[in-house]
Amino acid sequence: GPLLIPIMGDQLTPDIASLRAADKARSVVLMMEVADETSYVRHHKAKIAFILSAMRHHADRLRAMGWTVDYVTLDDPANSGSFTSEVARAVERHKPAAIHVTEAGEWRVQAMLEAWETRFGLPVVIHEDDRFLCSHAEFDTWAAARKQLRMEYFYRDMRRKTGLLMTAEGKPEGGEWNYDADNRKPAPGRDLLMPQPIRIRPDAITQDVLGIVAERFADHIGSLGHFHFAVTHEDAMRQQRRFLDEALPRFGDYQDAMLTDEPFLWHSILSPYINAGLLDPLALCREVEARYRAGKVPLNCAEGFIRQIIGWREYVRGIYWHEGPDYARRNALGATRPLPGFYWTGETDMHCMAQAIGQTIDHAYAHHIQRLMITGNFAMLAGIDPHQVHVWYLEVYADAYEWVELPNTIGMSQFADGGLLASKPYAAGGAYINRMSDYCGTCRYDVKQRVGEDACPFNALYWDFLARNEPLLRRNVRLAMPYRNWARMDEQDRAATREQAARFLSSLD
Ligand code: FAD
Ligand code: DLZ
Ligand code: SF4
Repeated sequence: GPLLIPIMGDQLTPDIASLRAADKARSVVLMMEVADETSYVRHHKAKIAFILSAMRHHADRLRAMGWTVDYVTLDDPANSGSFTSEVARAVERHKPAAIHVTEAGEWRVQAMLEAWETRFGLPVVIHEDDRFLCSHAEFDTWAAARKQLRMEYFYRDMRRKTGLLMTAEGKPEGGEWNYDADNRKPAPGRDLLMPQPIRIRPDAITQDVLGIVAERFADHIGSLGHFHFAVTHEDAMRQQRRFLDEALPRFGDYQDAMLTDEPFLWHSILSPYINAGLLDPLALCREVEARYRAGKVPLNCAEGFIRQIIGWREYVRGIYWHEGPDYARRNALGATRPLPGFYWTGETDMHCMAQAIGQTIDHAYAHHIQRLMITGNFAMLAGIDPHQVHVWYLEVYADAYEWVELPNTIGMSQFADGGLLASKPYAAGGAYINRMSDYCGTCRYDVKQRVGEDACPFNALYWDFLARNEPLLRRNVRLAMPYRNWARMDEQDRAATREQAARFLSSLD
């Protein structure tokens, strides 16, 4: 029999390990749209549409390359709804001699692949996913040698490994490893020349998928009306070039900035393509380096971008697999409040939250600082159950897969792993948001007030968060200053602040 090669929705790379090792003439590629994957969490409609359309286009691309592709659509009446049951049906159809597959992107699916050999009585070869720079074994070796798993040191190793932005003498370009100090500029004024991602017009395949999704997932969050994603490698490359030409030269400067009704700013909007396999992260980084060497982009922008990909992206994946599936259940701060309903509607008077959630509903996208310092910060300050926060992030973003979403949420954003990933909680009051955005100017709340009817909720919540978690956080040196300030506040102010927070929190329930 032939070789059966299942390709999952985030494996849309023509030379992925399982295909590279195979002979086109003697293999059947199996692609499956299955209910389990569309519904294991209630994904945003645009996320489902993006993945299914990209899968359908990828099947065509593989066929054009000479592969035989067996493609099971979601509305096929015989569709049995899960990877394992669909592989079972394909085993009946094709009577393969063996199954070759590339390792899965998450524990849940990896467990399925590992059960196939016994279940089907066939040899199952699981290939390492070498689209990542750092293998599981390599990360484990790195981690074993360290007391603290800080991204910065991991990143330096990845710079050395790739040679990206390194001098001939093996030193970091420009003398420093990290130019983040130059990357904290507040939002500039609105500018009509601000770059925008290309809006790709849905072709016939995408339109079919949009129709299926609108009907079948009508009760999932999100709008389809703004669907603008690329769904092919070629269009993803157009988005990549657009980013390199127009946005990269100021990417670093405004990386942390936020502006009303400007969801994209100088960000790349490439994560859905990179994570699904339509773009090659290392090739993208080499392009970024080439732009720097050609004098087209400043070092802080090139370095900042490359760090996100070979640093953060690889590092969070390493943490995900290193920590194991129970990482999803960490709750170091013991937070238990349910996620407020406005996370699904954007209907709140907090302008910053309404903006971040509103564009998430429209575009299945928010940039990093919105995820971290608006919706994430709010959830942590309000003591929301981190598992519910995790499920929300996994649902609402087009780029969300558990391996990347989980450490960002549980570790970086909610401090629910107790400081394994982040050296301090990313907690901030209104002043930070006011400095980095133009949101507060048109908000119903007053960012300068801590107590009273009009006070910005982030302010009292920030102090209440510190006070509430003092036994756990007091010894963190990076919080010494805020704890000193809290202790210096007079007794009555402290009590009023905590009452203000309590009133606000009870209004959420
Ligand atoms: P840019 O700002 O242009 O950054 C360039 C690239 O760097 C991104 O495309 C991405 O591939 C990579 N990158 C940047 N930051 C990170 C990071 N912290 N971790 C991993 N890769 C990074 N990213 C996801 O890809 N999927 C997720 O599910 C996801 N969930 C997140 C949840 C929370 C709570 C937070 C705080 C961050 C999350 N991120 C996630 C990281 C980051 O917010 C997104 O990668 C980024 O916003 C994607 O937009 P962009 O392509 O315009 O990024
Ligand atoms: C996210 C997703 C969705 C919504 N649908 C499918 C699908 O129908 N078929 C498929 O192969 N993959 C899908 N995916 C992506 C998978 O969930 C992802 O590949 C696994 O989580 C492994 O990381
Ligand atoms: Fe957000 Fe507070 Fe500013 Fe309003 S005042 S936008 S709630 S930070």
